[in-house]
Amino acid sequence: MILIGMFDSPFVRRVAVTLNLLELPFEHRNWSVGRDFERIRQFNPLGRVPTLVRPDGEALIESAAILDHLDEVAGPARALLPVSGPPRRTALRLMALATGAADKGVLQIYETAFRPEEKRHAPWVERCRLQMHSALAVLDAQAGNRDWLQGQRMTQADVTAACVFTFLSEAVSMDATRYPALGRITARCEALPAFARVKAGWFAPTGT
Ligand SMILES: N[C@@H](CCC(=O)N[C@@H](CS)C(=O)NCC(=O)O)C(=O)O
Repeated sequence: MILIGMFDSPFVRRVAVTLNLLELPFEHRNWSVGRDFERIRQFNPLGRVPTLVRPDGEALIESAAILDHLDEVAGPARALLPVSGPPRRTALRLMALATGAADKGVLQIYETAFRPEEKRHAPWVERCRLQMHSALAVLDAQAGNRDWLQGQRMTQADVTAACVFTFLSEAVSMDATRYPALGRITARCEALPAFARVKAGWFAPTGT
């Protein structure tokens, strides 16, 4: 399999970490959504990452759909998302909060990266920040004193939340100490080889 996209994206990184955790080998194409837009569009008409190309050439898009496929390949005993019932619904909700926070972080970055100063709209950025912090606060409360966000083992909720929290802590100017419980679970995840082999961390803070 070939994974397209840079690891500074939390969406790409959660796919890469999942591939490592499930011991599924992959090649990485470190393509940028800016510089390599046309190359990416050959596999994904949207020009977005992550995109995962299967050995038969089929290109999968959207990180949630890619993770769903990887869990299917790994089988129910190893799948990172609980297979059914309340544990699955809880994990999906936590993941939606985490990816939603990441979306709002990415929008803050794009506001400065893609817009000239005179076209930036402070109330819009403020709204994104509020949404991001609201989601992080819920994840932090859920983390509480637990070892993992839910249940007795690491699930995709932990993988996603950790990738997102690391990304936001590095890419968006925010006080990460506001979320100590989420920070603790993130640190536990980041210490694992599956995470350490897929290092992020080359964003400059946006200053927002
Ligand atoms: N919902 C998408 C979000 C992916 C996403 O936002 N990717 C960004 C990089 S962090 C991207 O491709 N940006 C370029 C663009 O949207 O034009 C997913 O989960 O795969």
